[in-house]
Amino acid sequence: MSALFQPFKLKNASLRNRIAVPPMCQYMAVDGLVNDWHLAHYTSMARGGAALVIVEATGVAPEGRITPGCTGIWNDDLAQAFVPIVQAIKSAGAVPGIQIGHAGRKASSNRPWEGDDHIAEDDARSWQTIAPSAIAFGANLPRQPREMTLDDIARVRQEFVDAAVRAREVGFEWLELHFAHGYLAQSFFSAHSNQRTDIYGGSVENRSRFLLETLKAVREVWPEDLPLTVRFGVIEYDGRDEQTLLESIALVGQFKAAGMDMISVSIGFSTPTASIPWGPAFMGPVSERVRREAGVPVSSAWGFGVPALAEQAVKSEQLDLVMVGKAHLANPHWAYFAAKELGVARASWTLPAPYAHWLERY
Ligand code: FNR
Ligand code: 536
Repeated sequence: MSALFQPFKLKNASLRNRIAVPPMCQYMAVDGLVNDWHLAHYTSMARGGAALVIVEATGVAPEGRITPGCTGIWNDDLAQAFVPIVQAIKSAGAVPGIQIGHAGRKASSNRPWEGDDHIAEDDARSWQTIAPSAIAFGANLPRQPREMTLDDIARVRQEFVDAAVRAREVGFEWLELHFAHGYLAQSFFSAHSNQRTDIYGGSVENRSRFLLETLKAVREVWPEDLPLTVRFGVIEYDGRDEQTLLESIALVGQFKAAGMDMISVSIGFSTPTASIPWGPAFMGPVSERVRREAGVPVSSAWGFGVPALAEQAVKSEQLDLVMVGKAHLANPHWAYFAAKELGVARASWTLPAPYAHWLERY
């Protein structure tokens, strides 16, 4: 009996198995607006059998986009354009989710295949970035952000709230807050990027404040019966890992108390000098610790795209949900082939009926 193909229920979201497509930026939007590419892409992700498809990091404000090609949800017209995508994901039997975020000091960047660096400041397509402190990330992202005022902090928190309301209005049934990967929220938490001397910086309590306040404000508008999750970098691999992990796990516990339903365990990416131990399923043990010590349902990604590894992560109770990213780009029917490889009875029923009906016939 496969653990990966057991159903999973979180609030009113019923997942057909433990496989999720994590948010993956497509960099194909124009002025934040999704188009035919996004519809084709997300439809194919959903029809392959994964239980949950989370739409890419979507900006809560124009200056919160990573690149000019990133999707946005800062007004109603942008939100409405997601309706066909939501409907397509649902029609294929998956739960439609979206990740909302603000890129902070990593915003105003070129698309990965066009440099993956900051857009030159004298280029009209660039914009002023904001962050807790006026400290650049460095390496490929040298642009110095403007230190946020208290008004900026209140405004961005409200932008997350407004984005959450719009996401619900257009039918998303799962909301993820992007608090990871060195973007704005993560950069409040990390001392690498937060050197503030007011109530938003200094102690771990203060560095956690923006994240907790934003989560609480969003929880008030996001329906109680639908999942609200947080993607958070619990570790930096910068040599201070045990302390960061302990602080992170304590914060995850506070997220839970504030109404978060599941944590997506990831990496901080707050400093270019980290040494990340890339490898198959390498976040499994870290995720297991978060799951056990914070007592929350956990998902994670990074190298789980081999069916046996995904199966093992659920079976050994490291993860409740397995995020399979790049392997889905290569093969949108990853879940179907995983079911076959794991010997799941009637594996074809991972797929929608118009495909499934034929695959075990002549
Ligand atoms: C990503 N990732 C990512 N993560 C996130 O939280 N929000 C996002 O929008 C994106 N965008 C993105 C784009 C692309 C093209 C890739 C490849 C990755 C990270 C992604 O969700 C996932 O964590 C990693 O890809 C690792 O999982 P895999 O690919 O090893 O299964
Ligand atoms: C994963 N990425 C995460 C993104 C977009 C770009 C790629 C996101 O969260 N929006 C990644 C980050 C850093 C290093 C390797 C991979």
